[in-house]
Amino acid sequence: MAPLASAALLLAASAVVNAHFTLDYPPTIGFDDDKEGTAPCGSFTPDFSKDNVTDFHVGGDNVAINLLHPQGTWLYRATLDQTASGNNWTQLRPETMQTGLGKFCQPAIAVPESWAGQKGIINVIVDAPDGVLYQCAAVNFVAGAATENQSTCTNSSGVTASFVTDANLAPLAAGNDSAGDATSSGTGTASSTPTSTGTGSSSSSTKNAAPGRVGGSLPLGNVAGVVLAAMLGSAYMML
Ligand SMILES: *[C@@H]1O[C@H](CO)[C@@H](O)[C@H](O)[C@H]1NC(C)=O
Ligand SMILES: *[C@@H]1O[C@H](CO)[C@@H](O)[C@H](O)[C@H]1NC(C)=O
Ligand SMILES: *[C@@H]1O[C@H](CO)[C@@H](O)[C@H](O)[C@H]1NC(C)=O
Ligand SMILES: *[C@@H]1O[C@H](CO)[C@@H](O)[C@H](O)[C@H]1NC(C)=O
Ligand SMILES: *[C@@H]1O[C@H](CO)[C@@H](O)[C@H](O)[C@H]1NC(C)=O
Ligand SMILES: [Cu+2]
Repeated sequence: MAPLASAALLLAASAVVNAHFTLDYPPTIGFDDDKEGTAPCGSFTPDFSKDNVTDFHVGGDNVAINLLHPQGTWLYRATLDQTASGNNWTQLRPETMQTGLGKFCQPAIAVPESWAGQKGIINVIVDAPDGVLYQCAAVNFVAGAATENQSTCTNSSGVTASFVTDANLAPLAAGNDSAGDATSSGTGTASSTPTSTGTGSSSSSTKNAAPGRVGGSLPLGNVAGVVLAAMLGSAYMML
């Protein structure tokens, strides 16, 4: 049992380091797995002269993400400040907990209508079991709503969602990362509390049998423990 346990611990450690999330649409201004915890854009600084600046419909457009954790809580924000450093973020949607690994797309994220014709930043943040992680997209806000979905706008099977309140995201949701304690991400704690309203049923998922799904039914206070439990669980099943 001892060799198995230490192998599982090693695997758990590398899984935590290597698995975060990607912003698949609008295209990210940059992704560095090791620095994804650096606010507000995962260590990247927007540069509208070089970035892939995508049209984003103010009346509702796709935001597609791929979560490489069994669970995480999303915060969607935007700003007209093209440097992303002005601490003037607008929250776009209630905090949303995803349960189940994989793709998660909101097809109709809206921003204030008056933003049409201006450039800005879409900011996607997740409170994941290993900390708070960030990505940004540089966009050109355009009038109207998206008339088609991107091919990347899909949900992985078994993924469910519900609206929550999340203590780690609350200061970021308030829109000013300089005020209070917003940028000290809570490593290792996920304190999301489900509320009654949801975008779908949150507790009846059965399809995703990946080991990581264990996280969906446990408190995520100790991610290594959860991953370890999952790995020991699957190792146990192989015996
Ligand atoms: C910009 O992003 C769009 C949408 O993801 C993609 O189709 C296009 O290839 C990207 N362009 C460049 C230059 O990366
Ligand atoms: C914050 O952004 C809003 C648009 O959402 C803008 O009207 C306002 O002037 C900005 N405030 C500051 C201090 O930049
Ligand atoms: C995008 O996909 C969603 C979910 O399947 C659907 O409800 C919506 O109508 C689609 N939007 C467009 C513009 O086709
Ligand atoms: C993905 O799931 C969420 C939550 O149930 C839902 O709001 C959204 O429309 C789904 N996306 C697609 C592309 O079906
Ligand atoms: C954000 O908070 C800091 C510190 O309280 C304050 O100095 C700054 O003016 C605030 N920025 C905005 C845009 O409200
Ligand atoms: Cu991660």
